[in-house]
Amino acid sequence: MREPESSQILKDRFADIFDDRSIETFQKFIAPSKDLMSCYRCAIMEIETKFRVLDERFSLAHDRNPIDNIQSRLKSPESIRDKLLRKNLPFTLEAIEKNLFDIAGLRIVCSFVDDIYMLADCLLQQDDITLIKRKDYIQKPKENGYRSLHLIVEVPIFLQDQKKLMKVEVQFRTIAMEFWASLEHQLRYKKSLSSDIVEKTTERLSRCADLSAHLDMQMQEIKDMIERE
Ligand code: 0O2
Repeated sequence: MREPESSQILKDRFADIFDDRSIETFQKFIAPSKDLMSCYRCAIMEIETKFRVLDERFSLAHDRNPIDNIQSRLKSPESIRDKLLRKNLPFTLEAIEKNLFDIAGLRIVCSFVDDIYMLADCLLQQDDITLIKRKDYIQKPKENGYRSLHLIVEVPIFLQDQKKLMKVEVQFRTIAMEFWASLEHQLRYKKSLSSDIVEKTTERLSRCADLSAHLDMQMQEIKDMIERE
């Protein structure tokens, strides 16, 4: 049987580094992993559409948009590798699909805290969505001040010949929570800093998180007051 062209190209390019068996093993992993990642991309599209529909319908009824912006990402191969290592799991697609629930991720940035819970409820009420896990870091912020509502949900995607259930992580934040988390991430999340600087910045970042929570509360109260009028 003739080898696929891409296989021959790989063999030609890496002939002096890897033997044929290694390249074949590598290729056996590549095709199914591309397929799995494509399924995660489809799941992101499904969930994103649901939120765009909710935003559209809400804006028709209430004359304002509860969603400021939507971001999405597929977890990077390096991040997947690190998480498998951290959880002591094998480097297999089965292990990824069974144990890592944040390969597909969406971030829904909302205007007000109430919008977060309203949108989360609307999503969970849909009959094709199953809630797998809920972490409410708004009610119970992380020690460093991180706030967000995280849902792991399962959503069906319909392929040419099958239906597949995919897990997706949805993070809900207000604009203020997003502002804090993205700067904190840039400044220190996952980076190996000296213990001295960590100590000096931890408390200040946590105070900034309190300020941002206070800002969210004020904005929510102002909105409620205007709506009552
Ligand atoms: P990426 O790919 O960079 O976005 P679990 O999945 O339950 O085993 P995990 O992964 O710690 O454990 O889950 P958790 O606590 O729900 O956090 C996952 C994601 O939330 C992180 O993704 C961040 O996006 C965000 N996050 C959590 N804590 C913080 C924080 O202290 N600061 C900031 N800025 N973001 C945070 P990853 O893992 O970074 O992956």
